Amino acid sequence: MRGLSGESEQFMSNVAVIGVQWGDEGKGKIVDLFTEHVSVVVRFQGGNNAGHTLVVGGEKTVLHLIPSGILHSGKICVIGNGVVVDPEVLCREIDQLQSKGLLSDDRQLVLSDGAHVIMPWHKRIDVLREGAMGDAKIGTTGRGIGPTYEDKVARRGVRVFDLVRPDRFRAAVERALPAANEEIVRLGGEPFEAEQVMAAYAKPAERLVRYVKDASLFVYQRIQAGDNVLFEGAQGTLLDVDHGTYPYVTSSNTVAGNAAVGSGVGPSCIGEVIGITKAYTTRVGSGPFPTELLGQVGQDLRDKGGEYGATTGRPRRCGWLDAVVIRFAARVNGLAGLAFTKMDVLTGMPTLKIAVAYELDGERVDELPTDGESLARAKPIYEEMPGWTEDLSACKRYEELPENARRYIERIEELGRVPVMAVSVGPDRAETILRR
Ligand code: 2SA
Ligand code: GDP
Ligand code: MG
Repeated sequence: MRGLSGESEQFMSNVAVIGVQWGDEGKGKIVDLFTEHVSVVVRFQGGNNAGHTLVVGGEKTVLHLIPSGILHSGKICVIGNGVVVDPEVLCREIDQLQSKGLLSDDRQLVLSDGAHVIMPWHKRIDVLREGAMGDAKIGTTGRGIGPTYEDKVARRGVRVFDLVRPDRFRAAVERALPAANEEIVRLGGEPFEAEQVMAAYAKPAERLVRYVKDASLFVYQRIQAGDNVLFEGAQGTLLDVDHGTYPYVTSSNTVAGNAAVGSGVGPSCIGEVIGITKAYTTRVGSGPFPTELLGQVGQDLRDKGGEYGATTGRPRRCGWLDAVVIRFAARVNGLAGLAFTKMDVLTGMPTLKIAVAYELDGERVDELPTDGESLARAKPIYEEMPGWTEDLSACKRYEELPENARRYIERIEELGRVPVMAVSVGPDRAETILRR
């Protein structure tokens, strides 16, 4: 394996960056950091349910749709076919970046013509359904993500290809609207009229057409030309619709395998997969979370780690690090290495716990149970490790970390069976230690 640090030519080629846990591991920060070594950054799934936070020189940028490479001038950011796109949100994000003097060259953004469009009815259905589910709700972000993927699979979705051609757009809206309105009325909501929708989407469509391309061909040609591409995951492995804690998941495949499908390149184009994990665990929304801390320790992690949703502002549930989850993510994503984030948040905790296995119905299990009900009954088997009190934010080399911090990281390498290649000790791009 080539190293992460040093000159661009030593950087791994065509890396996919994937969340190991339930999202918000700090993928945005790591993608921003790695972008220095690549020419193209591609988002391949999810939509503006994602919130990816970048901090550079103390200035914070939160991105929801545009890949986290956009702060680097001259790098191209691609929204792949596997992403679901809310045109209005994308226009707002472009405005926000342009007001900071970024994205001044239109060629820096590519929007796949095959990406599906989040329509107003998707958002209404998402919110109405969650309301109707009461305590059984998924805890979605309410951005219309699930209903948009449903229409995609039902073969009545509206694609960017349609959005930017008024005649096709009308036909696509008329094809999709009856089923959507039927569902909205069933849920007690107000149906939509085609004309009203057409009018609302006309301006964003006009604005976005300049970015629209066959993104699959674009990425392929860049790889053929020898450019390095980074595939940016959103959410995390345990929110994957196939491999996560179903049904408490998002509606896309978040695992590395989908980096190829959602960008339109073959699997052989993906070089290596790096998993991002927090030094503890968080989750937003409902569903099983074996190491969750419901008392003061959990609250302390939330306060110190600023654990509030980057999209909805919801408080994130917090808990101890779970090595069973890391082992699982290493397997289903084929991880070559880990970036370990938010180590600084653990400073000052006298004792740290790591779940090494679970007890399920009186038996020890070392691998993640595949059904959510079993996971909900699983009790973590913890190993305790001593904490540290030193401030980590100034550490630039691995050897500068306190011994107990290094022991914690090295124990995770053993338990997760995957090497830690980077350690993040603060939100800023500069607060990162790369290991050779
Ligand atoms: P959805 O909206 O259909 O994708 O929700 C389904 C589940 O997926 C979870 N989900 C997330 N979990 C963590 N972070 C996400 N992004 C935001 C952030 C979350 C926020 O960066 O903080 O602001 O609330 C994200 N997006 C989706 C969601 O909580 C449901 O459990
Ligand atoms: P993402 O969805 O995986 O990109 O992560 P989010 O941006 O939703 O959440 C991660 C949060 O942690 C953001 O507020 C980041 O600025 C912050 N962050 C990332 N790495 C570190 C770190 O090492 N230390 C601290 N204190 N904050 C971090
Ligand atoms: Mg996030």
